[in-house]
Amino acid sequence: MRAYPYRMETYDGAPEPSTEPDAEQPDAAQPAAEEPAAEEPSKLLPVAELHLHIEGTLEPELIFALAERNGIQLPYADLDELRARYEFTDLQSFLDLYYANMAVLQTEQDFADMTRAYLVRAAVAGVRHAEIMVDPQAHVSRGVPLETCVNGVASVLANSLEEFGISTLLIAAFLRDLSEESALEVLEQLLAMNAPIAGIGLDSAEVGNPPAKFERLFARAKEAGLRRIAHAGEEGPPSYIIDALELLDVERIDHGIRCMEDPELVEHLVEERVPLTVCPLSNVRLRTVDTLADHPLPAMLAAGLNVSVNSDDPAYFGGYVDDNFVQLETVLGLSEFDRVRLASNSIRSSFADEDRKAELLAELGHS
Ligand code: ES4
Ligand code: ZN
Repeated sequence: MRAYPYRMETYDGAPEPSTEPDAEQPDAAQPAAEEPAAEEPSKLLPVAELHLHIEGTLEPELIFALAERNGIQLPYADLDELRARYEFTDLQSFLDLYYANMAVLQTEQDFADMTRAYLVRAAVAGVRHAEIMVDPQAHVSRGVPLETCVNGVASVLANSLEEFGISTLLIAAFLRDLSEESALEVLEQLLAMNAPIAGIGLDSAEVGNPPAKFERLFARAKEAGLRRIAHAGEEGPPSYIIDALELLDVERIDHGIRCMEDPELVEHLVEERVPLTVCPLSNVRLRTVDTLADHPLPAMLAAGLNVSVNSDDPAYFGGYVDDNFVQLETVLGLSEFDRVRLASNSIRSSFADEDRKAELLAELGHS
């Protein structure tokens, strides 16, 4: 376990990768000069992370450090007490803790520190392009100005390529358990302040909050020239995936694993090459699948679906993108061929410009 407390002021720590315990720097892909590992770890592939909630990267240590800096009393005595809460029974049980922990995010610096910690860790994981969701309503609703949240995250993303070798885009995600009016209001504010967002997403409690509830929001986003994605088919039925595509005109589906219950839908998704941003460790921790061994990813690949592997809320679900790949390889025997396909899918399905995609595909050996 890491030492606590961190030195604070500006937090620049990041959780250590479980697979490379000595790696501290973003360029840790370099093989260690001495003491080669007994078993050669699989090559770190360049990937695009397409499904990542920045608030879901708040590690327990950073939660405590920010609480101390902001004079916030947490309802947990120590790290172990907080970690004991990371046993989820479903999506809502996770969301309750995820929103509660956001209370420590108060200043622009807090949002910047959280973002920087993610990029440090993502670089170690092989992430070379990241499309990062932020939940503005979760902050505005507790009195944090929209500018504080957006500017804090965006200030770090602005230099991510130079500092970490990761190109980034910001996506404003809207909470589907709130009203469409609330979402429209925040979207108009984001547009008015010229927020550096590439697109919008739709997240939070899925069941009972179908895509049809947000038709006007997505139409407005499209009119404003924004890219569009939505969570669908995580806990919700396959019909939510169909509706997200038809009613919201989304370009990617976040999760989408329940498409496997509808062969006709699978056929359509394969034909249209609709990207599905799958998050295996998330699905296990939220009990969407029983174990990783039961995960539909191999069947999705075999069906020819355009799937990628992503970390969702890595601080809560037991790992970053590299951890997801390592466990898929260990538990499901995912082949090198499939790992390269998943990496290639992630790059091709991103909203990066064509030059950046070509650059990353060339690195992957897929130009
Ligand atoms: C989320 Cl895993 C998941 N599903 C839906 N909404 C979310 N927000 C953050 N993580
Ligand atoms: Zn998600």
